[in-house]
Amino acid sequence: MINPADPTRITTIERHILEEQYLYPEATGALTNLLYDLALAGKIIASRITRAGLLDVLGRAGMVNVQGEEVMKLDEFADHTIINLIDHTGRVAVMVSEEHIDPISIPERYPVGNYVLVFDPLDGSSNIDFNVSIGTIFAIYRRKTEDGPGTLADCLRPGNEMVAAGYIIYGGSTMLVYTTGQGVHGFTLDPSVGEFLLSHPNITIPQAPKYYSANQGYELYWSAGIRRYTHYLQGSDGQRKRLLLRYVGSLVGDFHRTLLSGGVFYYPSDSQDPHKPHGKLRLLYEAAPLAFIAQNAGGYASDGTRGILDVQPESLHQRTPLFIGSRDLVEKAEQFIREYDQGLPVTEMGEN
Ligand code: AFP
Repeated sequence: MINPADPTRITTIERHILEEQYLYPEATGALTNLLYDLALAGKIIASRITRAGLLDVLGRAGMVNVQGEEVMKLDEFADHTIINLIDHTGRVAVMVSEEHIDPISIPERYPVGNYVLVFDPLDGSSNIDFNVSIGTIFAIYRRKTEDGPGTLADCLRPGNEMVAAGYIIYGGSTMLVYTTGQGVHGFTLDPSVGEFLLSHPNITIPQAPKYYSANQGYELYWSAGIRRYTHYLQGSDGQRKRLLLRYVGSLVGDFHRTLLSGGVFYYPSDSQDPHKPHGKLRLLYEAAPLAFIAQNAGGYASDGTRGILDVQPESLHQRTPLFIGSRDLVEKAEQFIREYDQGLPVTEMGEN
């Protein structure tokens, strides 16, 4: 954000993160530097995405990732960029990436640190070929084990133990949005100076929601509760003013819009694939980081029955249903699920 009275007084992301660190005199600076490493990774990935067509990196790399999906070249690039920028810094004990089946250890020649980084290097990769917004999602935890290499137990943590989370959206412009629990702040990359500048301080989800966001192509496979909830959002059951539908199919894009405009994004369980009874999205590095951001912006995220931040992950790549955005709309989804999918009496639903 540039001060018109003095355009030299700009808040860069480095300054912003440092000023948050100064609130904690005991802080070592490791978290500050880790966040700044991620901002640098975002700039490198953004620059590569912008030149993707020229560099001929669009298209599939011919490999299959741990989820059984085809890996695209940009996914690999983003994954390697983040790991290579961070593994030698002595700031993290272990990392988790969507692209790796196991936790990523720190090479023995480098020091281990006190933090755990989980990330989805490039989410929404099926949109890459169509020039649609994609993003990087990350969350940071303090390690649980005392010392030595980080372990699986350091990684399998409920979101309510998170110390920071954020995402970088590669769209019309590149933005980084993060929180350390002190508000949610958005920075826009100014390509002319090559730095993220504060553009959206203290983001809160607007009170009046505008959009709902879900892939209604799956409606046939949704439960009765989810179908009725959707009708509620559309205003067709007469209970509320209708919301408009927006769906990108890129979680970061759909969440970013929901954060700024109010509303709800949901990717529920469906009956389409018996091998994926919990929807498509991953708990650890997709749902939980965005849930932490939503909560710090006055919103809420749920798996339909409980807060996402309360879910203890059992495996690194676990999937979860996700309802996220304006608190009242997410709670409403929980009510519809309780009433129509779990058969609880209406008296347990509270006010409708
Ligand atoms: P891709 O990485 O395969 O594009 O998946 C993106 C994603 O994980 C998430 O970003 C979207 O919200 C969701 O999948 C979209 O899934 P549908 O295509 O089933 O709607």
